[in-house]
Amino acid sequence: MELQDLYFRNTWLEIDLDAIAHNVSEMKKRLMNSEKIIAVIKANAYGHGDVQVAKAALESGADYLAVAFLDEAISIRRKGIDAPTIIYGALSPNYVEIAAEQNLTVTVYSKKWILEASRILREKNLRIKIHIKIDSGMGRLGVRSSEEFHEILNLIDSEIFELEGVYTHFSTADELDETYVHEQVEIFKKIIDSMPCKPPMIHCSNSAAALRFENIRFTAVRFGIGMYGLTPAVGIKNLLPYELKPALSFHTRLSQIKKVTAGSRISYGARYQSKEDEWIGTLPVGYADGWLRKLTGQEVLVNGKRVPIVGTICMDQCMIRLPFEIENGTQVTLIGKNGNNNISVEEVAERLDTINYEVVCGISVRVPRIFKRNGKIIEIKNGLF
Ligand code: PMH
Repeated sequence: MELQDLYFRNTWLEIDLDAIAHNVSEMKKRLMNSEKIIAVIKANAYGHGDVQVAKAALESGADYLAVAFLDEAISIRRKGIDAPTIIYGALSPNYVEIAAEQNLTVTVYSKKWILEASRILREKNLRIKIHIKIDSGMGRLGVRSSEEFHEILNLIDSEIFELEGVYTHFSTADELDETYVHEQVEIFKKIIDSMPCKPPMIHCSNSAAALRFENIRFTAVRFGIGMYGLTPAVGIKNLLPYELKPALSFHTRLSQIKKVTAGSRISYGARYQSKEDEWIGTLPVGYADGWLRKLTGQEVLVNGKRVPIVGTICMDQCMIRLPFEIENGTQVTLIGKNGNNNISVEEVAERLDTINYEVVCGISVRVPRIFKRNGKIIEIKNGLF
């Protein structure tokens, strides 16, 4: 066994790749044969593990991968993934040569970009696949005017660039009010309709749109949060066409348990004071793992029962109040199922005043990831080695 396959701390993430496979193949069933799935694996696959999620997604029907940065793309190429991969972010033209050599697809988001990239690629005699990004209302990356879009089209030298796609991104596809999504679609459609020759990949739908709106999929969908089994927003959960299965669960084990007398103070700031004699358990997980200080008061699961976190959460540890003495080493679940009970990512997100995306992306590399397929452990990844 390689050292990186080992971990020596009692805190880990379990990634159920069967759940990823389920979420992707159910999406695939709802698409037409010609419609492709772009699996969004940026940010280490939303904290889940880029290469393992990429493999599971590709095996279950995804056709393409997407990352935010060149560094992320290089990370998966180094791990042997050679599937088509697009970089969504603004790649500096200075690095377009590296992207071409790695057989990556890049996003064209301005006339200036294509002029600079053309010069570099022509000099090096390289060719690269491109998707042009339209800013139809997100106000982030992309071309805003039809004029600039057509100027870019005219600058495409097919010896240097293969125009494979055109895309845009929605800002409100996860909200109940659909008005703005349809406004964005109209702007996008107008530009697509003005193209004399359409590229094979035309896409605008993130998970929320892909799951909700069948008629605006064009030729591909970009599947991120839904692939991980998480709802794009709590407000649209009951509009989803199939049950998403969460892939991630977060666990630790009791490292110490002690009985404290009434009035005892717990953790930094001595903010928690026991009301009576209490059993206090210490867990080896803290804010440096992404288990943030704001989670004081959040419940965790021990033997299927909910118990509260008490006192300030430390960098590497936190404390819970137990109803009675429980054996050292007992598994404690922070996110996911334990016995008949469950703590969802959304519950933790609500406590943190944020969204599920931020919770899973925030679980740090210090937490080892254990990957399961067909219920069995197939890989352990310790991000520190
Ligand atoms: N396409 C682009 C361009 C994106 O930025 C994202 C996610 C997706 C697709 C996938 O979206 P989904 O996870 O909702 O399916 N981007 C982000 C972001 O920048 N902040 O939160 C999600």
